[in-house]
Amino acid sequence: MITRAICFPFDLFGNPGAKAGAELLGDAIKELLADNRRETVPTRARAYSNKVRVGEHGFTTLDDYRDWRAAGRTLIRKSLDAGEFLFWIAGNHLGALPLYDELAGTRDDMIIVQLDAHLDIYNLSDCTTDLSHGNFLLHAANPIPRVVNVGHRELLLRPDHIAKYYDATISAVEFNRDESAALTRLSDLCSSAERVFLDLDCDFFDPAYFPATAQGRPFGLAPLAIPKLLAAIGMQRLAGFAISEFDPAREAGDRCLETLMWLIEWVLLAKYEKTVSHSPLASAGLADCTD
Ligand SMILES: [Mn+2]
Repeated sequence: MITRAICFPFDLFGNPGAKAGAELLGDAIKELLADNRRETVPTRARAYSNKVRVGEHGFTTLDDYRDWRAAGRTLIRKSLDAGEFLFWIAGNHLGALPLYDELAGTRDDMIIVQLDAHLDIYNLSDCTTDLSHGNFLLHAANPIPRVVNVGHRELLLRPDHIAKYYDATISAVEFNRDESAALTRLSDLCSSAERVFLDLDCDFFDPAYFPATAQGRPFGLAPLAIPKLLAAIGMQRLAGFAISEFDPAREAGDRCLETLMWLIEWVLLAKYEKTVSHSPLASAGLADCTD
């Protein structure tokens, strides 16, 4: 199986600093692969290093922005139709909308697990009704895919509004209150789908761990929640991984870039390394992380 990492640094109608974040991540993935190619001592990276392709949709001219949703959908469709594992590296979270558009109508076999501090269905009186990175689920192609949020810190939106767009939500507080119950619930939800696409908005993380995002909210989760969530989802189900809202102007050293790159490399190892058992932990690569 081929993995395709596509850099799609769209950042209009939301946080503009995230374009640089997507480009930086795209460069860092290329550097990771080049480093692996130069290494002469056998390392675990050999499991994936010749299986990863990197592509980019540049946003430099007006024409690049015209039909950006359709252009994004085409790239995503080609990759998923080819049976590839897809890293979708977007600018702000709105850059993930083509993924939601493309997965419209896949309710029986695909779930998007969205890791995000916010539920992107804001309709409050001071929010724009035009398409933005805070309301894009209201504008996604219908019927919208099944979406499960994990990690939100929402305090205003009412449950009836949320239930129109989300199959389920597990807030950061709920996750922390009873982690094993939250993971069991996520596992049950995902077991009804053949495939799962993970959609990480970097403000999912607590700002203490990940300051490089424009609209961080306190009471977030730690980066180590993600391997646990992936074990609950089941790595064999994971069809792709979107990342957005990385704003390197707010970076602390390289802490946030390193967090994302560690995660990307860990997912690659978990997808490509042979595991000795079919237990959820082993299939997510957790068993290999102790050696
Ligand atoms: Mn978001």
